[in-house]
Amino acid sequence: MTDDRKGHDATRHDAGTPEYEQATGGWGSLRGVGRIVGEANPSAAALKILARQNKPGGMMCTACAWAKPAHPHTFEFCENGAKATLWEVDRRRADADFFSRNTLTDLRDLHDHDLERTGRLTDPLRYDPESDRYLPVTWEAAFAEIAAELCALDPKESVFYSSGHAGLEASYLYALFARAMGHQNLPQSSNMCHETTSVNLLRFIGTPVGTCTLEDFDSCDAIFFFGQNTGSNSPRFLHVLKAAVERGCRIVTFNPLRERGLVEFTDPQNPIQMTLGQATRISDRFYQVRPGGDIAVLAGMMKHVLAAEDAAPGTVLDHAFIDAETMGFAETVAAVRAFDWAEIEAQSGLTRAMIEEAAAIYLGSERCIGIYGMGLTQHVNGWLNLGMLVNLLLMRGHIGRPGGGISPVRGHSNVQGQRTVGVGEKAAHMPADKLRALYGIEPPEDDGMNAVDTCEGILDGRVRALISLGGNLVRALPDRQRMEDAWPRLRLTVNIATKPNRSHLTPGEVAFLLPCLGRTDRDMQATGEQSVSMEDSLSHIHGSRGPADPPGPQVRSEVAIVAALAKAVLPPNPALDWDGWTADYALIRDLIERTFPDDFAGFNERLFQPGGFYRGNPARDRNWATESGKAEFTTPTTLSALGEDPGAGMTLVTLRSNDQFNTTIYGFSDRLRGLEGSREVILINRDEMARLGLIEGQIVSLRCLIEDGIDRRVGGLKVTAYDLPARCVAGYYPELNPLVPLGSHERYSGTPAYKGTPVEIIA
Ligand SMILES: Nc1nc2c(c(=O)[nH]1)N[C@H]1C(S)=C(S)[C@@H](COP(=O)(O)OP(=O)(O)OC[C@H]3O[C@@H](n4cnc5c(=O)[nH]c(N)nc54)[C@H](O)[C@@H]3O)O[C@H]1N2
Ligand SMILES: Nc1nc2c(c(=O)[nH]1)N[C@H]1C(S)=C(S)[C@@H](COP(=O)(O)OP(=O)(O)OC[C@H]3O[C@@H](n4cnc5c(=O)[nH]c(N)nc54)[C@H](O)[C@@H]3O)O[C@H]1N2
Ligand SMILES: [Mo]
Repeated sequence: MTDDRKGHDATRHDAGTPEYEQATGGWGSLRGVGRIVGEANPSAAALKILARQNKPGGMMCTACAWAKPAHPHTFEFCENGAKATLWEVDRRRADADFFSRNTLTDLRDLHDHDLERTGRLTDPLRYDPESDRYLPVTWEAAFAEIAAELCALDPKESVFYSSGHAGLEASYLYALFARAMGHQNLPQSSNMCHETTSVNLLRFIGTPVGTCTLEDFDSCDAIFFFGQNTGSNSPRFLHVLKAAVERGCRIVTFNPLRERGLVEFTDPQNPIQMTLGQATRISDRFYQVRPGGDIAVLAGMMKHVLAAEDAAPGTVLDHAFIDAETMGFAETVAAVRAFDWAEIEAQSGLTRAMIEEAAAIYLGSERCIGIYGMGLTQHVNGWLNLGMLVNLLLMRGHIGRPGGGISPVRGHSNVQGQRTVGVGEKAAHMPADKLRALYGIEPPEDDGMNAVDTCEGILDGRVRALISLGGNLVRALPDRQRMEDAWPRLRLTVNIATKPNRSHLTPGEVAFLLPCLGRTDRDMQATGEQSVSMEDSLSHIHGSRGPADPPGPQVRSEVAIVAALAKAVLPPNPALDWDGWTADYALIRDLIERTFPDDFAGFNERLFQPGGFYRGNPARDRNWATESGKAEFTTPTTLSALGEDPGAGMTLVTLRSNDQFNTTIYGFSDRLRGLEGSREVILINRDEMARLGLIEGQIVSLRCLIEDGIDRRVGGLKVTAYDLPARCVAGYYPELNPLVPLGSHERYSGTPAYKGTPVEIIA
């Protein structure tokens, strides 16, 4: 039996399994951009947009939420940001003519990649069940009919989803519209993503978002990196990490996969690195933790810190900080001491020596940052993943210290900002007193539905109408088969979108597909050209202007669509000036400022401040807006983040490739993992293949082991040897979503446990 524990040396790799041989970045990323330019067929003008991307006064990338620096690079975009832009400025059109030629039954045969590649939506469309086609409709008729449908329902039967694409202006109006109508069913993509953060960081340190800013990365000594794939999902962050490493900061990474970007990076903007083929090693230590094993890792690290304190009392922990600023330390310490190393090793899949080595780096560092992504949030015990990371940082006072803090890496470009301006199912997301004072609206008191509640409501008939401002819910949600079957039972579906996707092919009884401008498009309204705004992962707000010609004369902005719908639905109210707001978005920004004065003071004046303007963070200043008024230690109750031990089965992790943005599949090259050609694969290590009697290339099925009367399986998956820990398999999202049960989600926030489904492999 070989030792299946993987770690220490970032350059070690299982021979005989695919690997990308070059560093992330470099020529490979330039070729990646080149390929998508070829595929997307953009105009020359479109290419000019890239040069203004993520620069002050320019267009803020539609892909990830990574920070936009005040002093950008010549090209402040990455391979995947370029793909997102070029995908949006596509010259192809999915216009009324296209839809008249294709029934939805025909379109369902298209692969998701080919469906979106049909091009930009250009005409408002209404589904005609008779001919099974979307047919053109006027905007006015669409708004009138949607309003009649919504008004015929109890407001609480309607759900307004949004997916983190729309700017702050449209998002604020959407959140206001829902509450004025009488519901706060405002699920958002973060319900499938960083809701674990929004809910649990708030409980632990009194802020729903990260505490770091870019400056912290200039002075940190160590970064502990958990479950975030920077090379694919936020590549511009690699520049920041590279600079930190070059100044001597040490990066310690925990991830079941040796994600290439966290191993080595060649800066495509550095002529010397490019010419000489040099690369910067990113992770000093890389540990291939088992999925769900991070609580055990962090418990082990904390044990080592406590042992060091025992050996030299008063010198290791930050006692002054713990005494003055925190709660619950003694109970947490007692629980951590009670865990034994054998169990920590078993759960983490790492040796005690590896965990102590990581803890020694922590002990040797004055300023530490904890970074994380979906590897921590998308687990049943995601709360404890975060709690333990916060615990580790609090032990030596790393939160609220320059160069230290906790930094979740957010997903969609404006997912964090939408929540800041009231998009969210909780009453607390929008201040009721402000709604009363500004608009005379009495908002509902009870919380609305998040994404999982919405699914349950669609299944049991409580939800009758679903409006989607962007996104592709039927593909993104768990339990896809059940959800796709339930979707057509909805009375009303309205999709406001840039490009066609699967969710548009499961219409409700009455269904509309409405084309909107994307962020790359120029937005002309009655008072002239408009800007929109967004908030990045580090809580900085940026204005954005799209320079591209809109894809067609009928296409309207998200602000215009939301405002027109609201106007059609709500009774007249002189305080709700939907037309005036559509004409001039600065008026909306004034209202955002009046609703959230602490975050948005001077919003319009600061809109184009280079680097964005910071909206502040109380925990950063050691103001703990928690129940106790202190930072809370979290007492661990288990060492596993998994809801269910897979027993004799395997834990399934669902991944994004380097060639997709969520459900948008740009292509079939997962270059940074050395995987090409197919997404219908399961990744598994060679020893496990031998143990299970599987051979490379064999076609198998996966079956979910959660027994609740529903059979969940996906077949046609090619066995692919890959460098992974034992007892886990990995595959792609969204293909494997039918395997993830709706009921399997993070305990406090409802974030689906997409990284921890117990499965068996059926040969
Ligand atoms: N190009 C591109 N960029 C994107 C996206 C995209 O699809 N494509 N999506 C955007 C969105 S909405 C989001 S939320 C972010 C997502 O970005 P990430 O947070 O990076 O999410 P994932 O790609 O799902 O990958 C999570 C990582 O966690 C690891 N992992 C899985 N399970 C565990 C575990 O139990 N423990 C640990 N320590 N690690 C684990 C996986 O190997 C993987 O490297 O990216 C955003 N940016
Ligand atoms: N198994 C598994 N499932 C997952 C995940 C996982 O890791 N594993 N990750 C989850 C996560 S983190 C997330 S965030 C969700 C993502 O879920 P969603 O946010 O719902 O999905 P997207 O794929 O981002 O939505 C893409 C669609 O948005 C539309 N769109 C693009 N740009 C715009 C725009 O500017 N305006 C408007 N109105 N529409 C636009 C286009 O029509 C496009 O087809 O998926 C979740 N699902
Ligand atoms: Mo996300």
